[in-house]
Amino acid sequence: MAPRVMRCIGFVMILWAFVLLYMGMNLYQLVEESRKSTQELLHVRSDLVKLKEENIQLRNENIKQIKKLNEDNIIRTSRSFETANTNKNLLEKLRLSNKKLKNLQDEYLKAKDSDSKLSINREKLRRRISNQLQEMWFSVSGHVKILERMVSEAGRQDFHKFLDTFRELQQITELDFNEFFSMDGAQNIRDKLADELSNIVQKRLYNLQHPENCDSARKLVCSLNKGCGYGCQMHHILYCFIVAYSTKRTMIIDSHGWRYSSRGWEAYFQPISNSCVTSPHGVEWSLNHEKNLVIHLPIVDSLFPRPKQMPLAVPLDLYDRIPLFHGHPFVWWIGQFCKYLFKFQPDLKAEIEAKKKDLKFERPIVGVQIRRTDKINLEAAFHEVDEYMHWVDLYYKKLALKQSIERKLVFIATDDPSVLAQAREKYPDYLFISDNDVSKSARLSSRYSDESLRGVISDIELLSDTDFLVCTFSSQVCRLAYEIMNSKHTDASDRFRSLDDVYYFGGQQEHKMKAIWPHSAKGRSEISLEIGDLIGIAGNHWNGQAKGLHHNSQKSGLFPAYKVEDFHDTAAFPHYQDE
Ligand SMILES: Nc1nc2c(ncn2[C@@H]2O[C@H](COP(=O)(O)OP(=O)(O)OP(=O)(O)O)[C@@H](O)[C@H]2O)c(=O)[nH]1
Ligand SMILES: [Mg+2]
Repeated sequence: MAPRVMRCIGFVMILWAFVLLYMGMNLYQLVEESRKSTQELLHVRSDLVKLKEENIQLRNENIKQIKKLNEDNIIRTSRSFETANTNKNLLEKLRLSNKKLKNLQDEYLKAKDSDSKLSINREKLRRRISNQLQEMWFSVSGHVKILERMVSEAGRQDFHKFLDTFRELQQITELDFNEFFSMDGAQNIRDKLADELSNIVQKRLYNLQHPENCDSARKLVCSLNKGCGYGCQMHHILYCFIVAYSTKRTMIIDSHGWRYSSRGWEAYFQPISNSCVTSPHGVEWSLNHEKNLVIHLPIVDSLFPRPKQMPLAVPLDLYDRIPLFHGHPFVWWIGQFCKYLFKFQPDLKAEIEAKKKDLKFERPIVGVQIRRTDKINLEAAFHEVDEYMHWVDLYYKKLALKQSIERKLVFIATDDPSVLAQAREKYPDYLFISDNDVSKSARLSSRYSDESLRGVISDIELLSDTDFLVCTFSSQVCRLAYEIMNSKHTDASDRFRSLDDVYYFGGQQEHKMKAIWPHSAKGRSEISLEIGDLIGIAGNHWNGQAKGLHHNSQKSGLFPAYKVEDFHDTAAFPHYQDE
């Protein structure tokens, strides 16, 4: 083997050793935290018992004293001053003791949280480690790709072998780590909590859409005439719905002149209200929006003023509970709006179910969405089928570590009808299913038609029903599928791989990350981080590095993606009386 290759492999081995050390540190921190919280709990518990005993003793003493004083008082009024003072002192002692007891009880409850099955700190740490394990793969495979370019063909083979060994080790670690965490037996508690919160939000949305008196109800009109594709239009409706919820207005969908179908929203989806669906057009949203009974919302790009509840904000009254079961609270939140909005009319529902049967759509299945045609080079880069299949292959390799797989099923959704044949030819060991007529109708020449609309709706529905999504998040079609997917699971936040953007919601406020490990810049392209620093993320390069704007220094640059985590924006939404 050439010395250069040896050096490169040496480098990668050092990197791997570093990675193991890093993981070890995290696991150590986890075990240490759990040990500390148990000790703390025992300590607080014994203090509490002691204080309770003291308190009872004091109370008894006080009662005895008061009784005695009352008797004495009758006989010895001359000493009443002195007894009153003793009484006062005892009462003061009792008050202080009660206060101490209350503080200890609070502390006990806090410590109990860290000892109970669901603890926010533990969930946070679990997600951190999962994220770091993923970033570890991005980092090592990213480095190997660079090194590969520097060596001969024989050297490349060695790198492939090394990467495959590392892949197996990394995937096994992920599987064992998930197993370790599932031992807390808390998944059913998470599922129950997710259901409870979902029911609360669905009820609130239902009530919002069914005011007692529709004529006098405050309303928000949302037009379905935004000049863009279906995914973009559905995100427009979703944004309107969030503003409607934030301003306590019933949302009216105005789908007259919808470019996809003259038959309007209700030809495909169930009405979003049974009692309040039409309205006069309304006054345009403005600084005085509160004064008007009916307002019309512009597209998000021209929205002014912008309510603080805009994406990616999550309502404060629910926020303390969402991270207990979901890795990306905003995605759960938007998923709840999808759940309310996208209820198919019976004929469309039956059509989609029949298509699933025809295609033999079964689990396990990976969903791949390949956005081409008008998007390429104008808004996004071209990606070969191989780039998507790389992640599909990794998904199935990981699955094969814990179960036998009869066939590797892949559902393809695309606006490029040539993709299916390409994939089938190049990957004969996979079973690809797709509706090629839908892809044909999605071409620009026939896109805005009833047939194409039914096609894109069913593609999105099927994508959302897969186990894992591989796509480009620059496409609203895939982001919508991911959001709907998250309305169907307790937590589907990590069931995706995007070849380009990180998740975003069009028109969102800045997506912030928080530094969880310090970093000192290595070179001019990097930025330094202190723990707690905020960074507005511009993108993840999926090679261990992310790019963003450092808030304090206002410097833009690269930093290790594993040293930050999402900073969740919250906002006070109006109060809904239902809990
Ligand atoms: N059936 C089907 N149609 C698609 C697919 N990809 C794109 N299309 C069609 O092309 C349209 C693309 O427009 P948008 O929905 O706005 O999504 P986008 O253009 O990928 O994303 P933005 O440019 O951010 O809006 C879709 O709404 C569909 O009509 C696909 O995978 N399946
Ligand atoms: Mg578009």
